[in-house]
Amino acid sequence: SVHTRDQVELPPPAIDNRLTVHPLWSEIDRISTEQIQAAFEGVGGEIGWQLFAEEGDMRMYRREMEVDGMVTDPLKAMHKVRGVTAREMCHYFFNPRYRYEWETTLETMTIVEEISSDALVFHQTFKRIWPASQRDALFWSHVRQSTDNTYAVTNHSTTNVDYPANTSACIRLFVTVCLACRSSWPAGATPTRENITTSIAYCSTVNPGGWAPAGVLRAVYKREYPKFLKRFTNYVVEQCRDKPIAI
Ligand code: 6CM
Repeated sequence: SVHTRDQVELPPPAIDNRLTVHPLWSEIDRISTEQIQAAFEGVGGEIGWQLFAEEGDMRMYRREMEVDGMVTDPLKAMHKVRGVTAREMCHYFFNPRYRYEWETTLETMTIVEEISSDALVFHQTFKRIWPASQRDALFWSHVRQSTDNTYAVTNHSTTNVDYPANTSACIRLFVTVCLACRSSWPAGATPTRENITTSIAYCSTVNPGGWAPAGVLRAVYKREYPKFLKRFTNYVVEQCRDKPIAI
């Protein structure tokens, strides 16, 4: 049935063997581990994080940072979503089949390499933001279970000879993103769509890779990140509504 097929494609509970023999494995493992750990560290006690968006259970913070005059503000968002699991959240974030349905900044997406069931390499182009040049990105994406009821997707820029940077109309940007999710439900109860809550930590650092006006970029981020997180989480809730829960 449709449900059986969807279940099979959910993030695997253990690392796929094909990934561990790939040349990128040690980098993917190291960066994913670091990102997942950092994602769950709070922003409360740390200096420099400013809250810039708040709506319901969603909070978004950024730290103003510039490298060679380019805005590279790290972003960190926290959210709580009811009725879906960490594994389901990560499934919809990782799987390219759904990406155009929730990602509004995307122009094109190409799967450059299928490393394993839990790791892919993507080339994406983004909508142009006036007056800057259009951007593209090439990154690996890895989904894993970290601890019980905790799944995460990490995306990080890489290179590929067939996709050279800055040759066409696009400037290559560099990205490190982590979506880390942890589910909880009342102690002793069986998890259901009615009693489950998933805490989300989303971290993103983008280096625009070439000149882009700081004010415009910060304005785009301020508008687009909250829009993305609300749209994506609502999308997953809708997709899961009538499906059996996948822990
Ligand atoms: O994490 C997000 N999406 C993932 C899947 O696509 C992936 C993407 C990373 C690239 C992030 C680059 C953002 C820079 C976009 C600049 C162009 C904006 C044009 C806006 C025009 C309407 O990790 C969600 C990323 C959400 C970004 C706001």
